[in-house]
Amino acid sequence: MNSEARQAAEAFGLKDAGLQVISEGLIHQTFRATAGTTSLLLQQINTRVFTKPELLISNYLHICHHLKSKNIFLPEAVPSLSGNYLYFSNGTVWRATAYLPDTFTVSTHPTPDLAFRAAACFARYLEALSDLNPNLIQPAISDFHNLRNRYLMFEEACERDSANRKMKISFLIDGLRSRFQYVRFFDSLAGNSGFVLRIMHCDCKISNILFDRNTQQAVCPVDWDTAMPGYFFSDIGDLIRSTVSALPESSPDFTLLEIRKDIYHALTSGYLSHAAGLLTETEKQYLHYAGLLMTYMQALRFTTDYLNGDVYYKTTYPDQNLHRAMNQLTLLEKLEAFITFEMNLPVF
Ligand code: GN1
Ligand code: MG
Repeated sequence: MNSEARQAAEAFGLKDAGLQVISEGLIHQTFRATAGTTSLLLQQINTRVFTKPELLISNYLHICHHLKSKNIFLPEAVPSLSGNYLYFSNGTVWRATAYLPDTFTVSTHPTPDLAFRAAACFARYLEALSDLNPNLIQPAISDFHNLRNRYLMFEEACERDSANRKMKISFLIDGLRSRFQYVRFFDSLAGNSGFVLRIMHCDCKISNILFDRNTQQAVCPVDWDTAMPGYFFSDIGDLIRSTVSALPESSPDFTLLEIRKDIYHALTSGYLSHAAGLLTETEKQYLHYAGLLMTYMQALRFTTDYLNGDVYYKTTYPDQNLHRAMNQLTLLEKLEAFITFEMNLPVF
């Protein structure tokens, strides 16, 4: 793998590059490639997941162009020496973006200040993209945050039971089926003028925000591969899902999981600090359902992949997707209790 990555780095202009694996992310292989004083973020695109990698490039270029016209920063896509944004080699596909050396990312456990800034930053970009022609962006994965579709994929995986694992996880399957009300709520969004389709980032994990090492301010969101038209819940929902517990989604110690109220409030107020003028009254009214919907969707997705025999997400041990799914269902239970008893809102 490293020799292929070295070759790819060379194609993007870095000869004899030093490579550092960046392990964040469950889909692509990501490296920091450095030669002399130049560093690039080099990624081998997972073409099983992103079957049309050229869409990732054209979407990103449209987004960068639009933001640049408003003086809003994103790390630029770097062309290869032959002038293409994708480099193909032995069935692998690579791309590069500028690497920003004085930045850091947070995967879990941010301070409330960082949580507020991350949410405000995602909302600022959402606002800046609100006048981008949505027809310019083509979803790289169709129906990506379509909860009805995710639920159907889960039921299909149960039905097929291709890895023979269904018997073992009936408690998990029951927990997911008993929450079908989230799918009904999702269905009610389409055609309701209170909910607007806008370009969303659709992977708003806190680890997708770059922070400035010196000022601790949020610099920009990265990982725009799944940017596409979507509903209000996608981005703030994923931020809540990925940040509100002190334990990461991969932790098998999920029984210890707790909702951090200060983080929850920092996220929602940070998000509203930029999105309040953009969201409709109805969307604001339902803002606190966003975390529930995204956590439910992620629990469905990890369970589906477990039932399918771990074909989608990277795993490092056999029951990892099961642990991730149980982690997310536990998080969902805690979040439901929090929304009901702390926020005094009915959970549907
Ligand atoms: C994947 O690879 P990464 O970590 O950026 C996934 C997200 C999930 C996330 C769960 C294309 O994102 O939707 O929320 O894992 N991306 C894709 O950690 O499926
Ligand atoms: Mg991603």
